[in-house]
Amino acid sequence: MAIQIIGMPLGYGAGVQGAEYGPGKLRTLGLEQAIRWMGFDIYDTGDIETSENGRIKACAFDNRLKHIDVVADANTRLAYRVYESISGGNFPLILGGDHSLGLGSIAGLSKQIKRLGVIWIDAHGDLNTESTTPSGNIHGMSLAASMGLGAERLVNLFDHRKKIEDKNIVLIGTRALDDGEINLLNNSKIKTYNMDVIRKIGIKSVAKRALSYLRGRVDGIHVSFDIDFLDAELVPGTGTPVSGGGSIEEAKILLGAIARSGMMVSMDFAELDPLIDKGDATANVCVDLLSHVFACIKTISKGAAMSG
Ligand SMILES: [Mn+2]
Repeated sequence: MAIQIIGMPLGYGAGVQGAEYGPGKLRTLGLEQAIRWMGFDIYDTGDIETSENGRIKACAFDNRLKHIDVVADANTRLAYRVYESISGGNFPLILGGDHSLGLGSIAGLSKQIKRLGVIWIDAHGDLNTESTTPSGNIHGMSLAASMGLGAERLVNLFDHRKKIEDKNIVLIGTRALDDGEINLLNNSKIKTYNMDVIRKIGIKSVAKRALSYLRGRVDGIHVSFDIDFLDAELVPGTGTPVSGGGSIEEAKILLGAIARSGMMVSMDFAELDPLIDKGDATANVCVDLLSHVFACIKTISKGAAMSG
């Protein structure tokens, strides 16, 4: 297995500028080298083309689906790149970029992995559609669209099919859901562990329950991590921070358990906005968390090597 870094420098899904500088910042801080030193084969295949190419000015601005042209086009390219990566036996690591990138990564992965499991770690649900969205920002619709709900262009992105089954989704860390999202959740089979549940039973139990729920049910787990899972105090460099979130230690316990499960096949890392970061405080947290994930994956590959 080789790790393939795929940059998704897109901020249009968040409706504001900033997240497009996320992949570049993580590269500058030496993410690739940090992972390579652990003994992984890792290569950076660069960024997905996300420019407007002048098109956006020519099309009407849709207030319920802001910047849909550039978001859909970039995510279609991301889907293709992720599909190539996973079907070539690699571990795609998608660096964002706003969380609309979940659309592209899940579209690409689910073409190769029929029963794809998704663990969506986020303060938000990203379960809006163009009819429920309060903001019109597509980064709040990526999970719903991957389930086949919402705008046709997002639902049928990359290919014409529903990408994931609601029963194969686990949502962890939510504490800021819109009314439409609560409604959708109540009418779905998504397994949810919100912040209240995490406070009640502990992150370790949440990780354990989520993994035993997905084991046997899916053929691989994609982790879609939005850094606003972490408490607002810890992540000044993200666009929609929410208080009452997880600690860095809790994020490491959760991600570490998933990484050691042997079921993790790919990862999104979304919503770092270097423009509003305090120094590189948030960006450094990102590198720390990602290093932890791959250090944990390394422990299982070492174990496999010894027993083989
Ligand atoms: Mn999100």
